[in-house]
Amino acid sequence: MKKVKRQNHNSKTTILKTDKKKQQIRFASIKLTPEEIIKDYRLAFQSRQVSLIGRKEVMAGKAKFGIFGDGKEIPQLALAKAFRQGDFRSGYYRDQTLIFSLGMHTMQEYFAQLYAHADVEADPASAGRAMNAHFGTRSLNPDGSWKNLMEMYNCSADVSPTGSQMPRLVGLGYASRLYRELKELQHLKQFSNNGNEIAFGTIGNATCAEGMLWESINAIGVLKAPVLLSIWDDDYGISVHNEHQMTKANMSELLKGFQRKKGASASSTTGSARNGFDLYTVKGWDYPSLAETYLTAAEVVRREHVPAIVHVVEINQPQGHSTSGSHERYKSKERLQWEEEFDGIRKMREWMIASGVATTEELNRFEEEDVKLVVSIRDQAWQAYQSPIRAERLEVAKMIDEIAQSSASQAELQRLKNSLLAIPNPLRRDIMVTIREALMTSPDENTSGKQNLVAWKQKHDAFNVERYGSHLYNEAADSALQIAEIKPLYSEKSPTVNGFEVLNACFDAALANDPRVIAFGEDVGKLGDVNQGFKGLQEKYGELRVSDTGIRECTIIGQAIGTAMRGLRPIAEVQYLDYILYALQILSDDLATVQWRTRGGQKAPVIVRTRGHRLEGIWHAGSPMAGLIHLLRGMHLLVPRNMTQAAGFYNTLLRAEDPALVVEVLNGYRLKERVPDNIGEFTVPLGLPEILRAGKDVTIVTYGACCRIVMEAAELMRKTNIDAEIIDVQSLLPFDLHGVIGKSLKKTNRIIFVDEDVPGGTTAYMMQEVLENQNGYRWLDSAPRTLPGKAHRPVYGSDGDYWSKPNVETIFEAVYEMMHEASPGKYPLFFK
Ligand SMILES: Cc1ncc(C[n+]2csc(CCOP(=O)(O)OP(=O)(O)O)c2C)c(N)n1
Ligand SMILES: [Mg+2]
Repeated sequence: MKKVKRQNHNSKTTILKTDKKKQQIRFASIKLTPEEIIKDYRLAFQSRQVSLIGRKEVMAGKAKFGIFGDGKEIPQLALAKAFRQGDFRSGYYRDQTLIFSLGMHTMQEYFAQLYAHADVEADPASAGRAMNAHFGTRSLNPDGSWKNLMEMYNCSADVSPTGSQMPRLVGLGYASRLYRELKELQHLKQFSNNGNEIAFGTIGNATCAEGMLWESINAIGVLKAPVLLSIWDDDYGISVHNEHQMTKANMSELLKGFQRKKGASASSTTGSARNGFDLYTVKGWDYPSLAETYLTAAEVVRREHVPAIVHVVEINQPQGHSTSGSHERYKSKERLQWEEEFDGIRKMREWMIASGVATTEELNRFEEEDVKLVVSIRDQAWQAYQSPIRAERLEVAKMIDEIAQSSASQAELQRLKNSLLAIPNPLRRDIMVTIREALMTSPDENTSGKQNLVAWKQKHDAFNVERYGSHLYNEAADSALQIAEIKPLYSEKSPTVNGFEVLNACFDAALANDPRVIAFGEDVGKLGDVNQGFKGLQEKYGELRVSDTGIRECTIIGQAIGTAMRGLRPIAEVQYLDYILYALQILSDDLATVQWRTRGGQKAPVIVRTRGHRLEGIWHAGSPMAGLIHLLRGMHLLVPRNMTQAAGFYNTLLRAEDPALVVEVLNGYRLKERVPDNIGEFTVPLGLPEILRAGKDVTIVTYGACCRIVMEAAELMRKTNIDAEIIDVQSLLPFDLHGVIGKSLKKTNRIIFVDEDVPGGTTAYMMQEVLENQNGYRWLDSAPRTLPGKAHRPVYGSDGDYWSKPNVETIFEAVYEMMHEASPGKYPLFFK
């Protein structure tokens, strides 16, 4: 294992002069007053107390889990100095000192989240939904409208999977470039001042082993996005040393290839000189060098839009990784001793005394005060968290008491009440469990007291369902579900064109109507996408409105999330549905949860566009819809059968502020469709299936490319006297909000679900929606059926396809069999 480099002096960029008269400590290029330094020190010290006390809260059973920012305090004080209103942070759980320093959250809010205080006033980041140290400021007003982000220090909402802050960082930074370079965005003053905003990223050293870090750095460099990324390098990722994380065990070494050439500015026009990062390596305990590094680095990033990486080394983790374990198990004695000696707070203290900023006595006094301060903040947070729960407990105890007076189970009820009252740190679930047990005693006694308790239970159950479940989807007036339907209008003049040209006209109108709309993806720019939906639009709207990206699905989505969080309306393309798997983690963990994990505090109205279904080949014809419908709850998932329906969905989504994935039908781009006269205006409502063919014998439910095949199969059915009703679901999330399919089943009494997904996948989902949620089981005269694709991937070549996915004949046979089972005489079996 690499020896820890020992060094006892601050670097040479420290104090040049202490000018008592001017009351300024001057470094190589920056000036700080003693007051500011003392304020910083006290904040670092308080933050450390938050970590120490927070850990004890977990150990005492008052919170479930704790992860803290101890050891990372000093660099964050320095970073905070460079952070301006309008800037954004995308970081991880170690950043509490930065957060406190900028007032993004208070220490009381930090403790509230530790306790899982489920109230947005107490924990504005997640309203008790996220683990502790998951930060996020509220970009939205309570009505869902944007705040003025230029009056705030902004923090995009954290997620736990390591590295997931990186893709979003790409977009948060890139937005500044768009705001600076696109004149048509200049009026959006609440999001940007000429693109002067920096996106600050933070990441742990070990997380630098994740692919997302490298994909994101590369994208940031290519996009010349004003990002300043800090790597907090404490040599470990939990127990695993850098030697096992990265080649050469040193990020500064590895990053050298990303460094821009000396003297090259972002505006240089030649080749590789245009690209690159400024790189800095600085010690995490060296306050003056850190302050200078951050102020210098940020200045360049802001002015020149050249990204920078600050690799902060020699930092410690005094309490170990989290409350789940202790670091004495895997760190050597020598290392532990170094961590004590080089603790940032200790070193800053020594430096302040040595440079005359403060005396030992002064610092002792401050520290004494600050320990008390943090203890009292903790107590206030605990009180605020517990008091409503204790009040509810008391209410319920009284109700149980009252029931007990006239109950045969008096003793049992008293016992239940007393055990509830004896719980030292009661939870709402304790109260509910007690209520349920109390209601089970003497079930035949139906007193008014019991009725009151049932009413209380129902009311509070509803509160809690809302408390934990609200905002999975946009609940504001700009929800996609609120967008009124505008039918497509056709006239004699409406041209018949290739499907892709319908989309092309739709996107043209979208880009013309709203300067916030930007589109990007692989081959989207110059080529206008591989199927020409954006053909000619880069020429018309410029390289920043319609742009090419590298082959990097995950950060294409990150680029979209970040730009959407800063008020833009990205249409992000993933070239084929099969490759959405590369972006699925970030779609699922980040995009789909943005509104829910912040309880409506943030949004990212991203439109993801892709194409799929019905082609040949293991990785070019998949329709992994089941994976998507289950992992993307929180997004809309739309599967238009043709390009007109797709255009209508895009128009709906562009009028709303919700994230959505639209899967276009890959083999539909060359099929002929008519362009509606109101191509830029008409909308297709979400959650409304369309009946493509009315019939009375059987309901066939399908979507996407299967619609055409089922319609063809219906012709065969007609020839054998089967009158099928065919329904295009169109919108898998949300699913049939008005029970159209249930009503059809009520009429036909038979139902079959057809798609190209795996068995038990989306067909099973649709069946559950109709039979259970719409109570469709009541109307069944035949066993309900599903006809999905095979469990294996679809084979390349037409024969392989024929035995991989439902086709006209297998659909016909499945339906015919259902009819045969019901009326064997009328429908004799002729193919088996
Ligand atoms: C994708 C993913 N893998 C694993 C984990 C579990 N985990 C949480 S933190 C962590 C170590 C991170 O180390 P580092 O990036 O150095 O940050 P540090 O905690 O040391 O500041 C691991 C493995 C996770 N949260 N997400
Ligand atoms: Mg680490």
